[in-house]
Amino acid sequence: MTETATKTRSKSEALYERARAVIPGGVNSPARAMKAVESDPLFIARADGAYLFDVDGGEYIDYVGSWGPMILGHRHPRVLAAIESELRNGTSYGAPCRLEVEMAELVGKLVPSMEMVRMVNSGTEATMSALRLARAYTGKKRLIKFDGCYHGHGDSFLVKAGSGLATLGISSSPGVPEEFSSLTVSIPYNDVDALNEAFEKHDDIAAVIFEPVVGNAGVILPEQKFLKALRELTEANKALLICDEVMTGFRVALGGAQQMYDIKPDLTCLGKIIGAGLPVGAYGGKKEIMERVAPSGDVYQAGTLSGNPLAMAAGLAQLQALREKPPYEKLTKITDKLAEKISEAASSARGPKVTINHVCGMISVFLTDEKVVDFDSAAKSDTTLFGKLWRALLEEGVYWPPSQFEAAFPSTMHSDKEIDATAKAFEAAFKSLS
Ligand code: HOZ
Repeated sequence: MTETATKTRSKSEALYERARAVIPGGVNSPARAMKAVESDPLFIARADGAYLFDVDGGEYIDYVGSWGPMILGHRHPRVLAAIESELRNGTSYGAPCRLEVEMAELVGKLVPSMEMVRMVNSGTEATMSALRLARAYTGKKRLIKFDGCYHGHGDSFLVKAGSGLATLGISSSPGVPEEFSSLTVSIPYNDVDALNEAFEKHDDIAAVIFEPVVGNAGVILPEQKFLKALRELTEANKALLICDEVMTGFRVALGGAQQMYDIKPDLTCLGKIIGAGLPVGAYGGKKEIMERVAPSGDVYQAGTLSGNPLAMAAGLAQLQALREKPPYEKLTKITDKLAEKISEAASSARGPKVTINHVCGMISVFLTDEKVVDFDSAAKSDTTLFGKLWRALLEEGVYWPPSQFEAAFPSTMHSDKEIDATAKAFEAAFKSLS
């Protein structure tokens, strides 16, 4: 246990009680409610580098990292300085500003498939807008997605969805009209035959949306033949390929997973990462397609806070830091080492069988000995045991994502010290399970 980790949670408990009276479930996003791990949320007072500090004075090595944006750790000096300096000019104008142009130019340089970019305020907004555009551009209606992938909470995506839904053991939501979900076909990830069949069965497919590395069912890596089929079949059937890089963009490589795996999507969705933790999203792609977006085109999509100067300043600062000194070799080594040490901890503690999937900056420890290649194999994990493991890790000072169906996000601030402490915590937690 880290020296300052504490089991006293009275202040968090008191805040949670107040929160439940005025916020549904006491949280503003179900993923942080800790229900699946039979715990209550910690209320966070501050964060620094690789650490979170709760309101009771507890200190935790953080692997949530605001669900992805904290590639360089919390409170990166450049990001803080950019926000502080921009803040003096104002907070929102409802009119264009220079930083939006710089952001679109930089995103286009780093992710060349994004010839034109529209800023929005979240990943959910990005995917909903990209889907509307794909439908308008192709003149078709149907969407293909993959089981366990999550593309935000837009109606069309809540079919066999991962992330918070998989965590709660549901796959859709009341309130989504059947007419909407009937236009979404969800098939297993990495399954080329299912993809072929879906295209054979439906001649009205507007788009295929996919996570190039799944994070929302835990980490699942794409097979090359699957990625090849995605591009070939969408092209052959005049459907658009939408790459959801909300979690992978600028994290697994400077040019995202599309650079890493040489994917050429028509549209790309980005999220929280381009705001370095401030609320942002973006979608972009081929000029010919993006020019259909209003006001240059007829596809309507808008947002008062889109391109907000503070969010642009923060995001640009992080992207510039990543570009000037790419941390990807280092982050890959950190993630590899973490995977190796957790695997060793499981063996030396004679703990449960684990399957560890990982890529630069993303990792999942599945409590199953089977290979995890899609949602069905991820779902073979022992989720009750995962809850116990999670609670034991928290007692040891490690804040791991509170779901078997989410990715953990190490940052460049996770040095040997934090990795060794995490490995020790896993060993103790695994031992406590047997
Ligand atoms: N699956 C989300 C990350 N992409 C978790 C965050 C949330 O929904 O609050």
